[in-house]
Amino acid sequence: MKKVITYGTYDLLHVGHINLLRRARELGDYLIVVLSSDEFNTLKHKTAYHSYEDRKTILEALRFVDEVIPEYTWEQKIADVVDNQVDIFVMGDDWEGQFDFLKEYCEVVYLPRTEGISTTKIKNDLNLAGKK
Ligand code: C2G
Repeated sequence: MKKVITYGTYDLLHVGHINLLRRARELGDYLIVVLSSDEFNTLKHKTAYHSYEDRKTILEALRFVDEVIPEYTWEQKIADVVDNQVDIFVMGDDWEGQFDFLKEYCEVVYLPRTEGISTTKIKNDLNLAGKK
């Protein structure tokens, strides 16, 4: 069984997230999403609208996603890959090159991001709509 892993906050789930998860899952047979905890989001200077538990429930409902585990630190990736016997690490190409240290442990794939959509854009657009 070829195991794939990817990381993220996955707040306000949108088509860019879905495109990433679908393509990641298609690279193997089993997809683990390591989901940023609320505390880790603070380290990433992000404030998610949905709590970790709700973002986890939403991701677990997707047919592309086989398992969701928490992301607490930047440093946990090697352990995650080794402990879960992961074959392929996948991220959107906004992270191109940032995780090449994992090539010692697994294949590293950066996939093109989906243009024109982001959680930040959704928040901004909704905020502007509220102002009209
Ligand atoms: N993504 C994408 N297209 C978009 C938006 C996001 O392909 N339009 C991808 C990102 O490249 C990432 C994934 O969707 O691979 C999740 O995006 P975020 O929730 O923003 O994740 P991020 O904050 O980048 O978390 O340790 C790594 C970090 O936790 C990555």
